[in-house]
Amino acid sequence: MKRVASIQDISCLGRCSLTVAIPVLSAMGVQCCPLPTAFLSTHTGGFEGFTFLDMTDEMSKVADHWASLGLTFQAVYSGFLGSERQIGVVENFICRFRGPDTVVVVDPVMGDYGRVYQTYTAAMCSGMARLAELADVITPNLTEASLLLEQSYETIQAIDPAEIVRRLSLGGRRSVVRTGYSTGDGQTGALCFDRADGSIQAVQVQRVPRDFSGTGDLFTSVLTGAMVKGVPLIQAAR
Ligand code: PXL
Repeated sequence: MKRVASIQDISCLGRCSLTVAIPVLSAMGVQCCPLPTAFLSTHTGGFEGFTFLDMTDEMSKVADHWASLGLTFQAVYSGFLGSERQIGVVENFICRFRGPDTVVVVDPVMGDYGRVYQTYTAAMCSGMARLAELADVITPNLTEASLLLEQSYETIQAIDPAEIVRRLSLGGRRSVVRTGYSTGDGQTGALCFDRADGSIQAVQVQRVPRDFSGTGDLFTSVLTGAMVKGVPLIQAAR
């Protein structure tokens, strides 16, 4: 069975991260090996007084044990990270477990609607940009694209969307799936730069006019599961 190391938080309420990745990857017939980064009572947007347990110290121990078992992964998929030090642990994990065919997916979870999530410091955001340099595929929303490109949210909104994904590809080294992209007319979806052929394509569906927390986690989990099964990027995004 194909195996994905899924490095992100567990949040009990708010349909976040591992609570999404585990069932989705399992339903796709892929084994999800969770490496929790933090344990929270809820997601951090829209809830007050959430609990937050940082799992950084546990992560290296888990990675050591997995290495001792000789485990290999067809994908490493990271999402919400809990601390600055943890970003180094994830970088190490990727370098240690990446094989020639491993797909490294970094969802650079940092914020939404032009605002950074409460638990993310400036140092964590620059660490996330460094981590994303190791990725084969990144899945930023527009807020995260602005942080990765070090442009203000106002500036990024004025840049041609195709130019944004091209810049985010670091000269075609990584594929980019920019989420929350709309061509208008009540549509939503993604704008994809596929490093396999340098093409840029939009994937669009009718937008349900409401916000649902966890949709980004759901999208990237399905994308990762499909890519592990050999589906090309655009088709996986679709
Ligand atoms: O959906 C991204 C995400 C994941 N995990 C936690 C979050 C968020 C976004 O708010 O708070 C804990």
